[in-house]
Amino acid sequence: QERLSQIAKFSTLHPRPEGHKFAYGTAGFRLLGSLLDSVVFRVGLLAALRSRKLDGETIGVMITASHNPPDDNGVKLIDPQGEMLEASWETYATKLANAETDDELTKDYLAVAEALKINLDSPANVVFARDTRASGPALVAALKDGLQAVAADYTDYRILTTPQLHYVVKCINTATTATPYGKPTEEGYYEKLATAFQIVTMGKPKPPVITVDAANGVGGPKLKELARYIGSDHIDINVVKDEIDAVEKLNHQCGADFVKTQQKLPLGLEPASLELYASLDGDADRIVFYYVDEASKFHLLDGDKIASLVAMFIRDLLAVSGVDLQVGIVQTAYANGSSSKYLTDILKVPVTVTPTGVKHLHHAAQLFDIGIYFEANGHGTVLFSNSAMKSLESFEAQNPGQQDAVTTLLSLAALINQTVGDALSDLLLVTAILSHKVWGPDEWNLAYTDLPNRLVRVVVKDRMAFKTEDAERRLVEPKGLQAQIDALVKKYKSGRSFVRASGTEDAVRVYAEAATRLEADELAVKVSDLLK
Ligand code: 16G
Ligand code: ZN
Repeated sequence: QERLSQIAKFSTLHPRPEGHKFAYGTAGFRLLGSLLDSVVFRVGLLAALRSRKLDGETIGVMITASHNPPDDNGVKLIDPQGEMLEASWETYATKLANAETDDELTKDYLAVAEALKINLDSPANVVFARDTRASGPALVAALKDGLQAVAADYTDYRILTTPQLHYVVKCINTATTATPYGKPTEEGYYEKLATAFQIVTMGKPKPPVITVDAANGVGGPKLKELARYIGSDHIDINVVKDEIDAVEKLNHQCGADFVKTQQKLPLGLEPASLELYASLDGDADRIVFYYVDEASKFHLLDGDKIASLVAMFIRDLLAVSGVDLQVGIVQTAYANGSSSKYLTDILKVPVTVTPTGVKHLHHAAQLFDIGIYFEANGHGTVLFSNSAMKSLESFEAQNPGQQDAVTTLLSLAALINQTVGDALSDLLLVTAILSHKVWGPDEWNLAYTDLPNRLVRVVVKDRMAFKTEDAERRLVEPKGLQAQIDALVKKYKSGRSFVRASGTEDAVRVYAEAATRLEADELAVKVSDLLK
């Protein structure tokens, strides 16, 4: 009883703003930082509940709004193995966030505990971190109040990238198991990745020099630190757009989301022809690469290109090693048609398509021995199943070639962040492969040619009226609309288009691709017009 009064007492310090309906969506809670105080406080309560439900396993709380503008912020929970919060808990998060009064909050909190048979006297462990946004420190204070209100133990990891916190969570929860994931510290992260990179690229030429636009976010300083651990004997990484103190510059006309959606260079970047460039997003869980050719033409190497490069490399390594493992790819409807065709017809690896959002891709990738998933926007990773790891570890090579391939595969598993898409880890993965192939960006880009495509954001009266099937590739509702889209698409060579409600904004998105730039643009406009 006394303890419950603590919740109400602390909650009065974090009043809920009136007239706002909060929802835990694909990216957790995300909105203006100034509106998030009560939400983050309550996420503290929920994180403790989640940990208590799981016998005191450590839960992560990340405060970030990724690629959103500087004034936004957000918060999301990380489950014990470094995965996204289990979907069934999203409704509890939404419930607590929307409780109208301090008493209602206490009541809702108790109701969740009761429904899930959670022992409120058991231990709760939470770790958290934030990105570089100005609203971060105050939100961290709100989170601490939430954790204190319910007597949870916590550790503040201060400023980290989102994937670094996912890594830390997994390390903590696997520390006493047969397969510890690593040292649960920022240094442990750098050491693990740096060592793996050095082994994967041993005896190979240095990868091409890479210039990285860090979106003026947390990825800048962290990437520089990582590069320091690896050493300039092994890789040359040149970080630009790393002004984290100029908070208003975060994601502004730079960063992975800008480059991918605008299909152009970050503002002010003057690229040398045929050199390799990359852009991170604001919390460094996405990366896209690009270059300009001799004719100054811009070429984007997005998530689909990364997936294709990685699939080719892993498939070839497996073939050389003689280890029998099934590689599979997971994509979303946004995957460029040319990439899907290349993966299926040329590489002959199975492709699964899921709805947008990491949780869907991640789970589908877990069904393969080695599951590669990337969203076209540059979020993705590679998952090695436990049995795949065992097969690789116990494999008895018949010759040095096989041994080399198996060693490389095992080091790749260490280099790749197995918890979530990680821009820094993906950057090392891609450059390691380019080093093996002795490729520059233009050779990488040769595998297939993207179909021109266009993404349009359309504001509609009610985006919830848009219901899809077939992994968001077809509309079921509003009735009749899909038939109209089909009729349009039919008129375009290599035409494809779909419409889906955004999970993060109050709008619907229209994607279109076709044989030429003009036709892709035209198809996107015509489909958008159907929605008005
Ligand atoms: C979220 C997702 C991202 C997805 C994006 C789509 C996670 C961690 N992030 O940022 O994977 O691409 O939403 O946004 O799941 P949309 O629904 O607004 O198009
Ligand atoms: Zn992000």
